[in-house]
Amino acid sequence: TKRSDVSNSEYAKFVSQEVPRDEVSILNSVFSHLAYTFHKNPSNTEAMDAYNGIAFTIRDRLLKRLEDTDSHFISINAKRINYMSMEFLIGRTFDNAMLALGLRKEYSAVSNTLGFNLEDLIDEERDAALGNGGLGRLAACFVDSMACCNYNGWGYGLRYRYGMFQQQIINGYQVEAPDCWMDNPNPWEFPRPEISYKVKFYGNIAKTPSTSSGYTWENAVEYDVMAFDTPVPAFGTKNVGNIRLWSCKTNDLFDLNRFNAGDYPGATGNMVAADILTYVLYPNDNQNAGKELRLKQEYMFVSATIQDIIHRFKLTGKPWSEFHELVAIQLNDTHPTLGIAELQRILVDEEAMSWDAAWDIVTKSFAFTNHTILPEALEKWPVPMMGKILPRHLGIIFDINLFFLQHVEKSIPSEREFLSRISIIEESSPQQVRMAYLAIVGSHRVNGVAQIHSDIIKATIFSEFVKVFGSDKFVNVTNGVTTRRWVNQCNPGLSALITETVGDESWVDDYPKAHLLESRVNDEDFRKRWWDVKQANKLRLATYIKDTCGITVNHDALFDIQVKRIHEYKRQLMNILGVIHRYNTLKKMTPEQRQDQVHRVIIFAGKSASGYYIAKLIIKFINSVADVVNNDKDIGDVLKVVFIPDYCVSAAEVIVPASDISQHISTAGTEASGTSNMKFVMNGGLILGTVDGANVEIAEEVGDDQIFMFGVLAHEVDEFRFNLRYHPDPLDANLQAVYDTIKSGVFGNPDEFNPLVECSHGPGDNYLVSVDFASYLMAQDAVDALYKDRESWITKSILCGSRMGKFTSDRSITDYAENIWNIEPSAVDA
Ligand code: HBZ
Repeated sequence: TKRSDVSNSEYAKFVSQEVPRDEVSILNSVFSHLAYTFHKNPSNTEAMDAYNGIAFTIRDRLLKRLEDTDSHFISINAKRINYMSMEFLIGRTFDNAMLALGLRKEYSAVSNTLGFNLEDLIDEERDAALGNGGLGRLAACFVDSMACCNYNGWGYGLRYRYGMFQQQIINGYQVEAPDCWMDNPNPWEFPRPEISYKVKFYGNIAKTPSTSSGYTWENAVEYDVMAFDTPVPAFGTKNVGNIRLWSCKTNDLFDLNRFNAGDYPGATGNMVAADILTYVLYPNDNQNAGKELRLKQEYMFVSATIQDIIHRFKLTGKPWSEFHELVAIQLNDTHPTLGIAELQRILVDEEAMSWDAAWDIVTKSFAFTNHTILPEALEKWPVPMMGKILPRHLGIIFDINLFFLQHVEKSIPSEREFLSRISIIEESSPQQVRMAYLAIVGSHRVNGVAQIHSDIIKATIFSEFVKVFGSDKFVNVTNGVTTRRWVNQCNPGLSALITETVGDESWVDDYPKAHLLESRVNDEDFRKRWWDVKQANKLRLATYIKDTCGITVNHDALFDIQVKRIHEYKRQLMNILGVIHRYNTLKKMTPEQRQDQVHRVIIFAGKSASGYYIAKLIIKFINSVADVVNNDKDIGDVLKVVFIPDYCVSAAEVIVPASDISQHISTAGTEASGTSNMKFVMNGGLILGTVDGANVEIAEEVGDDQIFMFGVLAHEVDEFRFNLRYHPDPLDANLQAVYDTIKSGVFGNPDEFNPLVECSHGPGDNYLVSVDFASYLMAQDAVDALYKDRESWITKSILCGSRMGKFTSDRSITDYAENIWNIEPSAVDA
């Protein structure tokens, strides 16, 4: 009609306008939000209000770009990557967004005008902690890179009301408190009530000739799930990414009949049941919880996501045969694997497609990333549980398995044993669905996250599938991290140095350019500034430590950092046993000798899964050792031990730039990649690590002799484990001395810590602490020796920092795009 023609053209004019970028216009839009969104004026504006007022103006800009990006990709019918992840560990958005928009200076001035320091406002923001650790943070880095590299990529996930728990340390013990991150308004999300889907659970399957598959799913309980969009600011481009998070919609579930009958709690009963589905993130990393509620979360997530993907595909008007040319679906670990069964179900039950045609579409669209080989982390679901909650999916999974095994039997003559080894259904009691196997069978590519890890999965846990599908289905994509957050945002001092060296800010989205730093390695002035940047970052961390732990540390000491989830395989225990050895050694020295030693601050941080007894005991043990060492007058500043509570993304942004050395010391073969190792080296820290995960590739890039490596190799691990059990070597004298110190009671009741002694030597030493201990101490001695030689240390630090170009997540995403997704970038302006 005429009216809509007019308004459409007016609208086109309106949206084509650039949002003004000058300080005065920004200030006016902040005033406008303060007055009309928050009912505040400058005289009653508190820091939180100022943060909100400013953030809402940034939100406006992001929304505009999101709209432009979406229209652009729709107009060119671009293929879209759907990155499915149960976790997005985003952290804060405010600073990141200002930097991406190139408006940090202007916003800083506007904050001053309002009477605030921008740095203080940045601290008002709560982290979005919708993830456990590396896997969740990787997903956040990947959506950043997809947007920044102009790919049409969305993240899909869950909007947990309570994210990763807050960790308090009380009497040395970890205590978990809920993460009420939604208590404040969240400027970074947009509720999309119009985008909602029904998700079903329970019920039964009926045979009905009326559907093409012959099955219908009856008597199910239905929930409404709605979308919240979180735009992802991108640097150096007008494209903006999106993370679509699902939440249960409870409004429709209010039971008016019960309410009218006076049963008020009963009237909200269903609302509570629905809400609980997206209440809380399971705090387990690398451990399978196996809980019914988790299975429901997983299914709710995949069902809404797959329905949304199909809905958007249908808007293109393209035939189903082109689905995989417009849709790529990446499974971040096995948690979203039910998506495979869900897409197959919708195609055969609801879209009247034949099984084979549907399966062709499914397998051409899905790809699967594995992040672990730890047996306790591999997801399995009991068949009876899945049959109760998702009866139709269980049937489909059995059919997928049947056709798969028939295919194998035909193509490679095999014994029953082989078939039962690769079966998606494990014949245990009760039977279990092996989710990784379903993911492999339903995907066209499977990847590991660092070269050594990708090699190991092909040789071990998935070796039988390499026989079935051939080697080409299994590829490697080495992880990476976004340089926007992990250099440019968290380390302004270093960023200024790189910008000066490169000549402009282009390195921020073209990180290999950092190699130019190498040309300045002999420039005295540059070397001094490099060192000064590190010292300033250490001072910033020292202040943070004082504020959070009350411990005073000297920022001239060597900062030795291990921050990551607490897990036996990551061997924080070996680190703290090494600290005790250092303490023992210092105690035997004269005061003069002691002062001559390299002074160290040993810093730990990380959360333990709430039910992980040994990991929690390790936290307590670290704190008990810290207590003794830090209060020992003989030791003074020569050695300090710090456990920083509540490790999270925003804490990492202060910690990472401040390391001299960081530790990545997992038992070889157990850490799939690790990503903080990359962050630390980019920020000019050296690393002490085992021959594991991405450490191997970092060493390749920066040079073997630049970092400190030690320990047995992955292929030797099994033999060492066997020997510990059946032919134990005598215990290392240093380790024995450490045990003697523990047993003397100086750190508290030795009985309490005895389980840690038992799991670090002999048959209980599953992660080879006792085997690697001697070489670990030698590597630590080498660290001390180098730190005494400051000039050599600075040289290594610059060389390492400059050679990290490979480890940007832009490179990872380009690898995925080229080798798995088959997708080209396209910029909004182009
Ligand atoms: O994924 C980590 C790996 O341990 C690490 O080596 C790798 O660098 C990183 C990214 O590829 N894995 C995790 O962080 N895993 C989890 O957080 C997790 C969460 C829930 C689970 C299982 C694992 O149910």
